[in-house]
Amino acid sequence: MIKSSVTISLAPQAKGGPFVFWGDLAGSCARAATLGFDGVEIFAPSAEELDAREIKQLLAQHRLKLAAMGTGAGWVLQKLRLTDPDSAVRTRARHFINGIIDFAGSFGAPAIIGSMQGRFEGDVTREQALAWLREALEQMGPRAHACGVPLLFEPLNRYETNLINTVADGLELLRTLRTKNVKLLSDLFHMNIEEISIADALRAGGQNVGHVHFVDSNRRPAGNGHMDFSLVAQALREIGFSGYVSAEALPFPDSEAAAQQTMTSFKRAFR
Ligand code: LER
Ligand code: MN
Repeated sequence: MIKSSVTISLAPQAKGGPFVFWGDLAGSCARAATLGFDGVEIFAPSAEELDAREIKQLLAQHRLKLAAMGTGAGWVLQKLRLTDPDSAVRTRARHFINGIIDFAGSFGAPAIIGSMQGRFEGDVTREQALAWLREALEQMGPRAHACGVPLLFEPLNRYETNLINTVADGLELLRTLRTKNVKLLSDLFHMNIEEISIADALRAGGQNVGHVHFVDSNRRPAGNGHMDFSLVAQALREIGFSGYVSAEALPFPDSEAAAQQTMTSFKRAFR
């Protein structure tokens, strides 16, 4: 069965980002549980700044699962990326992501590599950037596997990266990896910009689709734009998807209304 999740940002410095709930982990978990979400996706400033005991207690209290954890704060807050020309920055980027892989993994949840893929520019060719990216994924895929979880890789739209923009790009990247533990994260907002057909792209992704960012065409909560969620739901059912569709959306018009609207749209599409 396809499961619901909602994002919580614990990084106030990421203000303006596409997260439904902001801060107040206890209050956000309570709201997510009351609205009927199966899980929460946490965007943390770093693994070191998280309190595992507190998170474990809140998830148990509210019968929520940790759906996934983002690593984008490594880019947003520290300007780390796996394809930076400076090898010291690439090493720190890996260290940052490894921390999240281990932390999320201890909750049975996968880490997400989105913004941390970086981009190629200046003297760095696309081939060189992809080689660095593959090298990192070959190390991190098995690390996630040791925790019993996949590693999620997210294609992003052209305004955020020039490396992996589509499901087809993502599948080509996965094909060239020895590790088979990397799955794709299909973010409907990015797909709306890059794919010819979102439903056909999800079908092409098939068993390689591991997680979905559930959001409308304008990055507002599902139901506030022109995305046809019935086509998305049909494609996900066809590929036998049983992971999370997780609301990574702007808190429009506010967090509470965004979470409610997401749940209404989730039930309409998937229940
Ligand atoms: C991360 O999940 C994402 O979608 C990127 O656009 C960073 O915000
Ligand atoms: Mn996303």
